[in-house]
Amino acid sequence: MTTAAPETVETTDPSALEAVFDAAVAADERIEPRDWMPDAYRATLVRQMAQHAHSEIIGMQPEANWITRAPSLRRKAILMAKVQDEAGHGLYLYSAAETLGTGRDELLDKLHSGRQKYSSIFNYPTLTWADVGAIGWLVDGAAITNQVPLCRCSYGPYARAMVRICKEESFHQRQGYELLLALSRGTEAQHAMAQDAVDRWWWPSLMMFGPPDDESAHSAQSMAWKIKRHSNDELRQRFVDICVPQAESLGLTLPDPALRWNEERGHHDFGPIDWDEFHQVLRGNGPCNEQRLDRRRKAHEDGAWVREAALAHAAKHSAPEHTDRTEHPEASA
Ligand code: BYC
Repeated sequence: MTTAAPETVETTDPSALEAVFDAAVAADERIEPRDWMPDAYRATLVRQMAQHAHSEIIGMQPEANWITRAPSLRRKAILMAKVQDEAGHGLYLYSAAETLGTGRDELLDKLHSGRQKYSSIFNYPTLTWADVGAIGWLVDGAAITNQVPLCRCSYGPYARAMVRICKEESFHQRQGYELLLALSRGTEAQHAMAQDAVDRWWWPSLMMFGPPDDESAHSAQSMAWKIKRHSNDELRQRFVDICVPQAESLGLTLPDPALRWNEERGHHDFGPIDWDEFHQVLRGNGPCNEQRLDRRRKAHEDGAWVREAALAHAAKHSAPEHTDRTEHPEASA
């Protein structure tokens, strides 16, 4: 918080502390890790940030599936950089969650045991090269729409992490659009491949924004706390309105016969979302849920020796007998 930080308030009276917290949120000030905050605010942030971090690292899998088969060195280098960025996003977010007193080990354990979620979108398969373009354009596009407002989230470390993430997501979205444009303007078969990918990714992308507002358990409280700045349906509508002209420029269609401009609302109407499919995916019954979690658990096990080595290295370097001389042997030469 920039002013009236609760830690400077000389009281332990919970209602006085809560009043200071409420005033800070109302004044659009940032809540920082050492500030007093309600337990439920902390728990909501940990839940959302953990789910977000897990999505970033699980989200590496569907795209990594195409690294070895990218059609050119240029495309391969771009895709590798993008997948690496997603790993970085996961790390910023796990670090931000740590400021709330929840360690990365604990969060990963909850992911691996199925006690914490990751985004529904990453339970769909990447069947062709065009899926890499569709993910960039639609999935990263949906992510940006959802995440730009999170740069103004009331919790400082999360908001600051989102600034950098959004800049990188913006590059990802453009690479996806450019990839799809190249395919759309290519041969008939390439155009058909791009269209097929958009047909498969469109509806799951709309589901990324979460359940409709009247079924969203957390939205009202998260908006009151200024963690979320817009409702799930508002952001979903914003995304549809952005995508329609972009699809036209791409020369591709969106797979929704009900999609049309509504003059009165000043927005595009769109058809009903299959919420049964969404709930099935959340329950673990999507096309790739099992595969994604198995792969993640195996990657964690495979990385055990790196974590052990890093800890041993850190312990060695913090030991009292460890001197600058051993750290820089050439300095004594
Ligand atoms: N998938 O009350 P609601 C990325 C859950 S990463 C799975 O509306 P909330 C990217 C929700 O957690 C994309 N679960 O919840 C990475 C809750 O369950 P619990 C991830 C979902 O939190 C690599 C329940 O449904 N982005 O973009 O107010 C490459 C009720 O929902 C989903 C973020 O995580 C879903 N789609 O709102 C490319 C952004 N939707 O926890 C791209 C940050 C809802 O009670 N997160 N649920 O068991 C958010 O903005 C919010 O958490 C959401 C949901 C809008 C997602």
